[in-house]
Amino acid sequence: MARISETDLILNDDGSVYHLNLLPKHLSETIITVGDPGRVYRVSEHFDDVEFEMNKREFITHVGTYKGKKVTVISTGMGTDNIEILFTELDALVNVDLKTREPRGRRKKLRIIRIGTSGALQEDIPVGSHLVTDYAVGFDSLMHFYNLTLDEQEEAFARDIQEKIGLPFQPYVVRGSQTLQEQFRGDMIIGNTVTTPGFYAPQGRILRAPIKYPRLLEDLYYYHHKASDFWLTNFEMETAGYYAMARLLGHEALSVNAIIANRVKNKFAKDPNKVIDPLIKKVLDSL
Ligand code: R1P
Repeated sequence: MARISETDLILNDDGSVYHLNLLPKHLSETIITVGDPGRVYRVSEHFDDVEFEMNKREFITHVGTYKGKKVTVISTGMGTDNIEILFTELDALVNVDLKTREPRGRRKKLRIIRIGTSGALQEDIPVGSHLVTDYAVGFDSLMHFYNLTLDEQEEAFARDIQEKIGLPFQPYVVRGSQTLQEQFRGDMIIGNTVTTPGFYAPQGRILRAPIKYPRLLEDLYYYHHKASDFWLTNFEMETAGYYAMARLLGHEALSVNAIIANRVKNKFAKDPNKVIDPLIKKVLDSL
C-alpha cells in the first residue's frame, strides 16, 4: 500500500487528524453531526455524561454515552467544503494506519447522520416538520474534483434538473443510505434536497447584489421529473456533500432536516429550537 505523505494527511503532534483534532478512540459506531457548533451542546445535554470535548475552529466534538451507548457528536459549520474535510479526516481515522500512514487492508464503514436545518420548497411541507433526505442534489462545485459515479437514475435526474432549471453546470445527484433511512426515518417526510453553495442568491434570495437567477425559487418549486414523480422538497448547504463523500469512501450517510422555513409561503419558525430539539431526540432514540 502506498504511504500517504505528511502534507497529504496532516497530523498534529498528539497524532490526531489536522482539523478535527480527534483520535480513532473518539469515534462512536454512529456519529452525529450538526452544522451549528452550539447545537453540539443541545445534543450532548441528553447524554448520561460527556467524557471528552474538543474545540477546533468550527469543529466542536463531544463524546459521551446516551442510555449507555457511546455517541460522538461533531459540528461542521456551514458548506460542503467543511463536509469534505469532515469525511476525509474521519475516514483517515478508521481506514489509515496513522503510524505507518498506509491505508488499511480491511475497510471500516462509518455511519454518519446529519441533524440540520433547512427551508422547504413545497407548500405542503410545513414549518415545524422533519424531513429525511432521499436524493441530494448538489449545486456546489465539490464534485468537480472527485470521480463520483452516479447510477442511471441519478444521472437522469442530474441532466433533467440542469436542463429544466437552465443551469450552466450539471449538478450531482446522490441517494443517501437506505439502511440508515430505514432506521431513522420514523414519521419523517421523505424528500429530495438541493444543496447550495451559499445562502442568499444560490437559494433565490434577493437583497442588494445583482443576481443571475431571479426565478430560481419558482423553477425549483415547479421542477418535476414526470417519469419518476420526482420533486425537489427543500434546500440547505451540506447534504449532497455528505452523500457524495460517503459514496466515494464507502460509508453510510443520512441527512435529517428540521424544517425551519417555508420559502414558498414566506414563513420562518418563531423558535427554530422547538423544531430542532425534538429531531435531536428522535435521532438519539433511534440509535
Ligand atoms: C444556513 O443558515 C445553515 O443552516 C443549514 C444550512 O445547511 C446551513 O449550514 O443547516 P445547519 O443548521 O445544519 O447548519
